[in-house]
Formats: sequence, structure tokens, C-alpha cells
Amino acid sequence: QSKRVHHIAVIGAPFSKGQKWQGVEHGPAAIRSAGLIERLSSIGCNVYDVGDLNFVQVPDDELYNNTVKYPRTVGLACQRLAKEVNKVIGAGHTCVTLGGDHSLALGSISGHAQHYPDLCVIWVDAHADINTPLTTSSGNLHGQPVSFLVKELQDKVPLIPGFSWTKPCISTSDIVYIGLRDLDPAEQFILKKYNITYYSMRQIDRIGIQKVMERTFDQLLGRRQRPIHLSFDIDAFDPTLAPATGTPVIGGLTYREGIYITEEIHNTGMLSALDLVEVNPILGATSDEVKSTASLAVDVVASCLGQTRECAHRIIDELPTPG
Ligand code: NNH
Ligand code: MN
Ligand code: MN
Ligand code: MN
Repeated sequence: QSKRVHHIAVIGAPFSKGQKWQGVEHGPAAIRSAGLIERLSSIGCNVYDVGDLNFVQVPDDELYNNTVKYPRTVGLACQRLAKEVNKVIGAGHTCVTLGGDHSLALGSISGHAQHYPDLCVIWVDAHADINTPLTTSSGNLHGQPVSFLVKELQDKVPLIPGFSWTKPCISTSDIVYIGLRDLDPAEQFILKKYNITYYSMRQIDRIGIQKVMERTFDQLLGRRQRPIHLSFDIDAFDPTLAPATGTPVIGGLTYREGIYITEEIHNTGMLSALDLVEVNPILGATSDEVKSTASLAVDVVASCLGQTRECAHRIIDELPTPG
């Protein structure tokens, strides 16, 4: 295990217009209250807290094509986030983005890719978030960010207001999904037609999380070492573990599967940026549900950055002697 100090930048992205629920903009505050910064310091990370970005709602933000909601507001927020992520990555930090809804991954991955064009993406989620503005039935942009990022899909993605700054930066073979269990018909079609790798919950049941991670790294890092962008949607976990989120889906990751994923990603030594999204403290039924969801988010981020289940992170060199 590497002894090198991890220099981490934490960016709060209190953004919610990519989906319909109020409250996900309070995700960064909830995750901070659950002790994220202190935890990262206690495992030896050098933490630079950027604070929360200020997002504005664009006035008269009309629907695109009578369906897609808040395109200009979401586009502008992602553009703002991309700039900030690019800045801290350029300064040599590992970048942690706290959401906010998952539309912001368009910003964080774009900003990350501006600095590291050969990055790869691991997308942990119950959903594939690869609808195009023409296939979405909800109209929510948090279900679409991947469609803007994948080069091979661009002839199917219309130019929508607010998104003219975007530039597809990954190929179909540069992304792997883990935890899927709720796909829309068009998403299923895209994954199959473009041959995008995904490990659904069913696949995790069949081969186990250890093989899933082995195959993921074979595909993404087998030929060459390259930076990893982890985009982690808290709804990948089972709703019993992460109830405070907008679109819970039964039958999700166990705590141990989720943490195994992040431990293995840490062990590659290649994690360069991560998003932790969709924690919505307003949607918890009780304050305990909110606390357990936020504290799960802290565990995910900390284990990406070196927290292990095998060592105490504080070294002692002597045992107390009786008498
Ligand atoms: N696929 C649905 C949509 O396009 C749901 C997406 N919801 C998510 N994604 N929470 O992670 O709206
Ligand atoms: Mn380490
Ligand atoms: Mn998502
Ligand atoms: Mn999801």
C-alpha cells in the first residue's frame, strides 16, 4: 500500500435542476456534517476544501423539445464545475465533487478530461444515465449526462441550449458501469448497440464483485495505466442503506460490495477524480435515514482515498506493559 500523501480538493456542487426533487442541493452540507473533511484528514489526506460553488438559475429557461428541463441552467452549472475541476486537477489534486444531482458529472468529467484526455470512467449507479435529449421520457438531465460524453453517440445527440461548450471526451470502451438495475428501453438499446460494458446487479450475483472489479481493470487499465474518474451515485446502494435519495431502486449493492469497489479503485493508485452524487437529505423519512445515507457517502469517499478495513491508519510502535 502506498505511503504517499494524497492531496485532495473537495468541491461542493449544490445543484438540483437536473432532476425533480428539492433537497439534493443540500447533499454537500449533509456529507460535510457527517464528517467528511475530518475523516479524510484522519486517514492522512492533505485536504483543500474549495467550498461550495455558486450556481445560478437561468431565467426563462424553456423546455427543450417540450421535454428536457432546465437545459440552460444545467449546462451553465456543468460549465462552471468543469472549470473548477480542471483547475484543481491541474494543480495536482485528486478532485472530489460532492453533489448535487448526477447531471453535474458532465461538468466534472469534461473538466477532468481537459487535463487528462486519456482518462477512463467507472460509473457506479442503479441507472445508466445515458438517455439522449431525444430518448428521455422524464426530461431530467441527470438521466442523460453520459450521452453528451461518449464520442460514438454524437450523431444521435442534438445541440441543446446551454450545452454548446460541451465536447465528447470518452469512447464507448473507456467507460464501465457497475450496479445497474433500472434501464430505460433506449438505454438498453444504446448499451447493447455500442457494446458498452456494464455489470448489472444480476451480473454481480452471478460472478461476484471481485471478478467484476478484475474485469473492469483488465478492460480499462490492461493496456496502459491511465487516470480513473469514478462517478458514484449513492442510489447504487440498496435503499435500506441509502434511503435518502431521489430514485431508490430495490436490490442494490450491499455495504461490502460498495466498499470493495472503492477499495479496489484506491489500490490501483490511478484514481484522479470522483463524484459522490444524489444524497438528498430532504428525502430521508427520519433523521436517522439522512444520517446513515450521508455517513455511507463519507465511507465511500474515504475508502476511495485510502481508508481500509484492514488497518487503523494510526501507527503505534509499542504495546503497553502491565505494572
Ligand atoms: N433513467 C431515468 C431518467 O432518464 C432515471 C434516472 N435517474 C437517476 N439516475 N437517478 O441515476 O430519468
Ligand atoms: Mn494510498
Ligand atoms: Mn446517476
Ligand atoms: Mn441513479
